[in-house]
Amino acid sequence: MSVAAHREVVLVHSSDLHLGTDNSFGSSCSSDALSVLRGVLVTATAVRADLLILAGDTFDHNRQPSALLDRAARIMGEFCAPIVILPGNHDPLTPDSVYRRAELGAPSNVCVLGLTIAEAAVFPGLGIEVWGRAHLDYSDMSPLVRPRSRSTRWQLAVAHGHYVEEPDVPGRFLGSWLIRSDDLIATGADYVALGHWNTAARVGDKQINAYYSGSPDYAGTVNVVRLQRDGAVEVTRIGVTH
Ligand SMILES: [Mn+2]
Repeated sequence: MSVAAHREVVLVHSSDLHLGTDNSFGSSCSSDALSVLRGVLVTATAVRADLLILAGDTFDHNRQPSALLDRAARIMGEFCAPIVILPGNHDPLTPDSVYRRAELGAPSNVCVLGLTIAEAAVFPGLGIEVWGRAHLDYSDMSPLVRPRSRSTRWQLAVAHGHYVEEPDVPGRFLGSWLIRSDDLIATGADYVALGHWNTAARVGDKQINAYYSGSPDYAGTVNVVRLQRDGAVEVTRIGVTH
């Protein structure tokens, strides 16, 4: 049996940090521009997270100063566990993406889905894989299309988009990057980490654990996911230290 089978695995899931937003107080070059990131990392450290997932829009836009990106990379590199980053609609993997410009994928503990790894980050020591489709540009896409088959004890999906319950009515515009209940179920994942909403919410059918974390600023929390030895998945929220 693997090591992972013998103990609980703890994940922290956050999204929509929007680092470097033009609306933040003070200059985006100030150290305050990264206080939300520091808060999430401190909180994840406090709950002894084995893995941190950032489900999109970690940065507010791709026009960030290099100094801010370098500092963010250094802060992430000092975190005690792996970090999986999914590029969202605000920080997609365009040629001028923050993830291509900076050395954000350089720290050995940081994975950028779609860039430093193809579509899944696998952590054999934890018995976990995290798969997700990065936003490659600003156009519409289907965040959970073609779900990946499970290859590890625990499978997590990460997606950045807008969950809708309404049926698809031709000619009616519901928005972009839509996620539907059937998409969530089709993942077969133990947990689906969602981003794009500022509020924390569980969505979809109760047969699947699909949660938005909300932004740490607006929701004031991150999701703590405990993958328990007996196979149960416990999801709670904890306040972000500022
Ligand atoms: Mn978004």
